Amino acid sequence: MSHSILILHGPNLNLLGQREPEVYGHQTLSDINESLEELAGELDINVETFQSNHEGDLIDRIHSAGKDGFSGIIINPGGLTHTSVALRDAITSVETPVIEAHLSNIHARESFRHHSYVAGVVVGQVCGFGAVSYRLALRGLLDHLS
Ligand code: CA2
Repeated sequence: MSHSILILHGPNLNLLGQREPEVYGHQTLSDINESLEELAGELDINVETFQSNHEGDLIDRIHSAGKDGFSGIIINPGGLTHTSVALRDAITSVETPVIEAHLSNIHARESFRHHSYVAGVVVGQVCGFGAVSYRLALRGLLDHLS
């Protein structure tokens, strides 16, 4: 069966490639999305990407993912990773499996980034591989679904 996967990017990730390249790399969000669409073609699946700077918009997409036909979600919640009980509750409220992805290794950075509110309710977390984190997350999600 061919899967449709929803890829959610949280606050400020629209700025990728424009600032802090030493932390987040030189790739823009469009570059990352294009690479994921290319990988999806190779894997014979479909991906849809969505970025928002608004917590509620991300929560709405998580709630409707099942009825929108997605079999899984990859999310980089950005800074909401470290603050949002609401995002965690949204993930808990759906049956759609979710994988957490981060560009940077959040465990090797400032201590406030070491805790993720969503880590305990996702299938798994991938971090520290730059844009490759998303590609690994996609392969891991497909393996989980198979
Ligand atoms: O490493 C990641 O992917 C993060 O989720 C990125 C978040 C950060 O708050 C998390 O701790 C780890 C930041 C989102 C992007 O922020 C930018 C800020 C300036 C320029 C480009 C991106």
